[in-house]
Amino acid sequence: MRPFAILAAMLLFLPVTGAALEPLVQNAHARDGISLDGEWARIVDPYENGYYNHRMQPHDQGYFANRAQGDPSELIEYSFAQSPHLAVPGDWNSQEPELFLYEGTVWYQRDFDLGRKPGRRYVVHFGAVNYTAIVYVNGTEVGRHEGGFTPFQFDITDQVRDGSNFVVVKADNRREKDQVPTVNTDWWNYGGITRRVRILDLPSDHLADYFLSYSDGAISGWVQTSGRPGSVRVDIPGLQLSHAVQTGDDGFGRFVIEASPRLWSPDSPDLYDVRLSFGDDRIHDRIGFRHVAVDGVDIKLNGRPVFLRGICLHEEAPGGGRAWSEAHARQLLGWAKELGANFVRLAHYPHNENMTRIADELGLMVWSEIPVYWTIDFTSEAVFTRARQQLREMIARDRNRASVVLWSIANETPGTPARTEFLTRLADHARELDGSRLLTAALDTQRRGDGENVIDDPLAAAIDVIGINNYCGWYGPLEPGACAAIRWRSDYGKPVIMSEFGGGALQGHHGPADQRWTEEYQADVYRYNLQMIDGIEFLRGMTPWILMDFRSPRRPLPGIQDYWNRKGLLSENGEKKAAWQLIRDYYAAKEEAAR
Ligand code: GCB
Repeated sequence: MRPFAILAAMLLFLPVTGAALEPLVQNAHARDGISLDGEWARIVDPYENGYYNHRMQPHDQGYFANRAQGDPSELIEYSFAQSPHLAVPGDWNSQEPELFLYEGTVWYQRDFDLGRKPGRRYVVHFGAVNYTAIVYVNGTEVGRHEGGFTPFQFDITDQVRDGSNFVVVKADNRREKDQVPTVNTDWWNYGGITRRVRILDLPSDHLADYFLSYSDGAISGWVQTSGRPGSVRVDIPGLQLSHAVQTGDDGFGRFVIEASPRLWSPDSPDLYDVRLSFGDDRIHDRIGFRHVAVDGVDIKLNGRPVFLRGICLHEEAPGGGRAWSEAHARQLLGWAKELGANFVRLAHYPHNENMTRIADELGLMVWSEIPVYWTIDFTSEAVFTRARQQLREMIARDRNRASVVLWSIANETPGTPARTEFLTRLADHARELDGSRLLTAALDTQRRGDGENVIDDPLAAAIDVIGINNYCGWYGPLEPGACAAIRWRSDYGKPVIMSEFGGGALQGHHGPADQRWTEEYQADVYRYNLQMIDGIEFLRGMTPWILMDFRSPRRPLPGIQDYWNRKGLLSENGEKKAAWQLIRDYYAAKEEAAR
């Protein structure tokens, strides 16, 4: 049987359960919409009086939101009309000095005009709100969402009217123990409407979702429609492909099309125009085709072993504040390219969609992660549900991005049985949703043996690629020089990525190499860690921590940190430290050796 025929046979039995969980539209980025970005009125409400009365009972739904229209009969202290504004997208912390450390509720409000037409569906779509959002349209609650880094949307067809409308959002970034992430993280808890907001205007029967992936001489996948079953056209003009896919009563139609696209890779990041149509609904996307797999300790891209020359990134703009724009993504990923990277680890939560789309374009492979970070409550089913939802939303948004090769389900979680069971269930779920990618997690559970570090964690069984975080020469007793001699052992026979290593330096601070916080000390940490890395025969990638200094409430040291984590190869303003050049030279040599 031809490979694509085998695939076709397999596909008939492929579950598409995950996609069925997403009701409205995925791939919103590929659609036009009415932008609600810009200035929104804001009311800072630390005691949540807009939500609760003096007995801490919630007001009737829409109570507060209705007052946005200026009815002053109650809550007379509240007036959007007289309130200052915040820019959306944008976190509130970096827009007003008084909100720098604020954690709690902020109400947002803005008007919008709509030419409402019969037979259409209107959806309000948020790229992300950190952490909890309650959304009201024209005074009626239309939905709630939890999780600060993934998109969500609500059908507002029944609430919107022809002409002038208003939307109110209660955004709350209070940290709670049973959230994902939990109360303790090494990054700033930027609050607010941090990504784009749009109204999507859809035909009532529309294309809800689609997935295209490449393997063994075929492009295969599925389309999902809302409403009546019908025929979806999938056109890829660059491949002279035009295919009709019939959807069934469940809304799904599967397809396998024999094809020989130019395969996407960091060396040639080819993307194809993909046009999908269903009735009046039209979508245009740019999709790359490639195949990723593990083979023993190798990671193979399009059948060839590849070493992942990476760098970790937070979603933070130069100077601080959440990054959200295309310009931010080009700046951050441009630096990764300049460093010689072919890979980025987007830590520790799903970054905005510009990052994965521009990574597609620039030829950077991506590790994308959910914020199952440190010690969330692994014994709680409610916490599991939250983590699973974020995983699902991350995969649903980016499953068509060729750049994404690894889904990461966790960072530095403890090696307890409850955690291993929790994460194994998450891994199973990720595979159901997307069998075309590799799963990973960053582990810090390695044992220190005699002169060697041993990777020893039962979670290794559930993932395809093992990430190890290890700060030799920074945390722990060893001087940087002692790191070179450390050996590593793994009995898992799987590829390993050194997913974090490094140390801190204040850019411009020079001194002897044994003095902490100098650029010289940081460079030495890297120098000796790279020697250690060269001795790890099962290592297939690395992502030093981190591209750029980033804001962190855990880093107060005056004069040095001032609430910045200083482990960047670049300062928070993009100035290079000595370690930058060291990594750049190392990557240049690696790339040369691979040719
Ligand atoms: C880690 C964490 C990362 C921290 C980093 C550090 O192990 O995964 O989130 O920022 O160490 O700087 O200590």
